[in-house]
Amino acid sequence: MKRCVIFSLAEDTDEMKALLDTLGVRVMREFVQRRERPHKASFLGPGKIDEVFQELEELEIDLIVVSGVLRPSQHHFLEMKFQKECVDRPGVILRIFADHAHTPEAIAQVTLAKLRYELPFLREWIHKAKSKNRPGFLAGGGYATDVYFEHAKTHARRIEQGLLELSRQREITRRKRREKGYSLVSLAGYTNAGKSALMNKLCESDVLVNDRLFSTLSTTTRKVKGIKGTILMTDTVGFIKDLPPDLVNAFNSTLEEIFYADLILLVLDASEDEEIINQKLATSLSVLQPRVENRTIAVIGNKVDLLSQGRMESVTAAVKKTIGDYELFMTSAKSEEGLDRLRERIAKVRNFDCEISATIPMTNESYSLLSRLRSISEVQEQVVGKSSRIFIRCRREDMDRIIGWLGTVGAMNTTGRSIASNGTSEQARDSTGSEGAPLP
Ligand SMILES: Nc1nc2c(ncn2[C@@H]2O[C@H](COP(=O)(O)OP(=O)(O)OP(=O)(O)O)[C@@H](O)[C@H]2O)c(=O)[nH]1
Ligand SMILES: [Mg+2]
Repeated sequence: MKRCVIFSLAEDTDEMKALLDTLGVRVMREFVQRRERPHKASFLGPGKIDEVFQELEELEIDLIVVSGVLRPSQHHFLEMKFQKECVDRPGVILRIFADHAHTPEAIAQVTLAKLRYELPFLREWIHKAKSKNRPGFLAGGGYATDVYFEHAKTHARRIEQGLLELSRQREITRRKRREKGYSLVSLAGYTNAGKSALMNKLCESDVLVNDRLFSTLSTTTRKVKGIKGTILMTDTVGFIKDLPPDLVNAFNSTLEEIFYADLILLVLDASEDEEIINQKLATSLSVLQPRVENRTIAVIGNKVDLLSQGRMESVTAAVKKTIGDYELFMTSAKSEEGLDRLRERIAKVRNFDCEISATIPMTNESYSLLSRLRSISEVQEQVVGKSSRIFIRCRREDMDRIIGWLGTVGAMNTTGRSIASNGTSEQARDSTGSEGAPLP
């Protein structure tokens, strides 16, 4: 196990420690210097650097972790001064992503983010022309660094093109799903909030749930169970504060799966301190809001099994204050509390605002049509002698094609109508001239 020390400008290093725990790095000491801003040349101030230097002589460590974002010149200074590999917060996050990336797409995305992240540091080393002194990776002289720099740029461009193609393919898949009448719901939110655990409960799926950060990097889409019609749910990568912009951009094709859903479930861990909840909520909203346009966001306060009644009330009140008009659902993926209410909300994305009734003969063709209809609409059936009377609730855009399909299996007395959200009929459309019964 690698050992490190942390340099920080704030007392609260909990999240950095959780990141390092996920990465499998042991923290030997923390050096905190409260400052408004990092020192321009050395991150910590020169006095503190000298003090740390003395102390590090006694301590065996493999790397220095900076709980912040380093400029290339600061990075260069710290590595030269301490002769140790030095990693900042984006660097730590990138290493976790690299460890957890298993699908070809995730590997390509992480590689691209890593290349983009490293380029400014490489430029600095070339500029200083002292790379032969560099400890850790990429040591080996100015010439090698130069060659690596050029190679990295070409490599990054090639990956970018591959990812663009993947993004296009994802768009096609999304379009096909919509054409089939499927609705899409995505899970978004801070890492470790319980997105995958919720997905497993709602979809009876088996995706990885783990107490470490960024367990999920690639995207999984499954059908939501217990709801009529096909609603697909997508679980994907979580957010974190100060996510390196290179990483956000590299993961664009994955993040698009969140942004383009009909309903976005923004999950938070309701068992944390209210201040932390609000910070994480703000981070998640800052990623989502600029990209989601007019899509609906509902906030999910998860892990309520860990809350007392009193805490539940105060957390609910605090979250409501932050989220304004967004709906809030308090749930537990563990005890399943609140999941029925959440399912009811998810079911509403289907937006079934039309109803069709028809009488169909009980033939094999009718049965295969019925099973197709059940994937895009809500179907109820009453057997009347040798025929079936069916009542269908569907989306307005599917009404004509459903009536067409019913015609091909010999349906009689087919009636279609739009209904307002309160269930009253807005306009009737009778394809056979006879009045259809309202849905039971
Ligand atoms: N007590 C309790 N623990 C939960 C609940 N939901 C999830 N957890 C735990 O929280 C941890 C994180 O859960 P995940 O579902 O992996 O979280 P995630 O949001 O998918 O996290 P990443 O994929 O890493 O972004 C796991 O240890 C889960 O067992 C819950 O409702 N109650
Ligand atoms: Mg997950």
